[in-house]
Amino acid sequence: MESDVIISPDTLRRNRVPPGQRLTDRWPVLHYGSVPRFDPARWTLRLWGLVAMEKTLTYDDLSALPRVKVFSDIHCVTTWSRLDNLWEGVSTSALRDLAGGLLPEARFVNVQAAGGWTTNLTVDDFFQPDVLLAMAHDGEAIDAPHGGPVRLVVPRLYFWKSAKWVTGVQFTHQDMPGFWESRGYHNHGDPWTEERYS
Ligand SMILES: Nc1nc2c(c(=O)[nH]1)N[C@H]1C(S)=C(S)[C@@H](COP(=O)(O)O)O[C@H]1N2
Ligand SMILES: [Mo]
Repeated sequence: MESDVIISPDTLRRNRVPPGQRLTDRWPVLHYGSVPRFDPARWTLRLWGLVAMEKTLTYDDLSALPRVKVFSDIHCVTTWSRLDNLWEGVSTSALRDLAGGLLPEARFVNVQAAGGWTTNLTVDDFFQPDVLLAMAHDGEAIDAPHGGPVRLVVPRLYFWKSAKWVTGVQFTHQDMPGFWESRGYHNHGDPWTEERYS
């Protein structure tokens, strides 16, 4: 392992496979709706809500930010897990800095994706050091079906929290259940305690 890689702590467990999961070497494609077309000239990412300075980043802005690498496992609520993923992208804490920090009332994050899909996280889960906006996976740019050009990766929660085609990150005082969270999925999604459905 390269020395500059952030190791997601769940990869250090003696048993890396959470209860009810089975391993796959493949990387399935799962999402609701259709894959959006990426136009680098028009793509934007909006940081907004309870931040000191709202910001809208272009694809060039995002590409110019420092990159981190994260080594993590994937656990999909549909029971497949894929170990040993190397992600590269921009740390969520870099986004917080760009927006001048959060206002003290900020407690939740509403992540917005192309086509109106959303997911919700606590501020604490969103800023764990292994959470990033990923642009590459295992050394290759993330392709459109897997959320390219930019997807969120939240290694310690079920993979539905890892929004593909991210367009906005909104900080809120109140929790706003996302697309799957308002359709029966668990609000939090810890794979180790099987927070699958609610
Ligand atoms: N924008 C968006 N992101 C999404 C989804 C979606 O429907 N739309 N599905 C989620 C679910 S349920 C899963 S399991 C993972 C699948 O990611 P993959 O297709 O790269 O394996 O994406 C998550 N992110
Ligand atoms: Mo999923």
